[in-house]
Amino acid sequence: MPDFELFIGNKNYSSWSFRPWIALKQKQIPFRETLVPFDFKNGNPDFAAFSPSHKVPVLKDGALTVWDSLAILEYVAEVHPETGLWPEDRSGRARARAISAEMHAGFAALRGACPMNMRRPSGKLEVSDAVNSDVARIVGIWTECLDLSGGPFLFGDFTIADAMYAPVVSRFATYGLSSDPVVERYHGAMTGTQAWQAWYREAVQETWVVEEEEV
Ligand SMILES: N[C@@H](CCC(=O)N[C@@H](CS)C(=O)NCC(=O)O)C(=O)O
Repeated sequence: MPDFELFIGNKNYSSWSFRPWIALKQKQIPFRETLVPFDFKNGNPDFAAFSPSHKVPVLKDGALTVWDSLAILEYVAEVHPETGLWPEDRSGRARARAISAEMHAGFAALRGACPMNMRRPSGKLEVSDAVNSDVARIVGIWTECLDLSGGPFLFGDFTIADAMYAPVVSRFATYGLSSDPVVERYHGAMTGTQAWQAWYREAVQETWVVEEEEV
């Protein structure tokens, strides 16, 4: 019997924490949540107690510790194959893994300039060419996936690929990064889930302010 405990950071800011959290909730997989707020001034000393990398998220399952968002999602998909966290067909799975890995390893310009900040009022931000090129690539990925699958999620049903791009959906809306109808449609699908709404409700009520993440 799995006994999942997910350690996360502040819901308003912690984009990496949001990824496994929304997948677990969306698939109704039981877990206990432990939120440990950021303490950047002191180098997040509390993270050391549960996280080998001193970062969040971390998943504990009994004696096992899994850190890093994508590794956590892979582990949950193996423990719960019945939830369809990866697409059923092999080529879909390969593409979902490719775009998830691309998100996990890339889009540094976008991530650096436009931190996830759910309670920030939406407003267009002037961004660099590097950010615009990340945005164009992501819109290209979403367009291709949604055209092929028919939506509402990237591979039809909600998968790890959607979890990996969830914080980007939030950033696009917060900073007004694209007016492409595909982005609007995908934003509607993602923000329409109960899982998204549950995270968002709590994120916007948080009062911690992390100056580095306020642009
Ligand atoms: N590659 C890691 C990145 C984790 C990460 O950078 N987490 C941030 C919070 S969103 C963190 O813990 N930052 C604290 C620090 O860097 O001290 C993952 O995918 O989980």
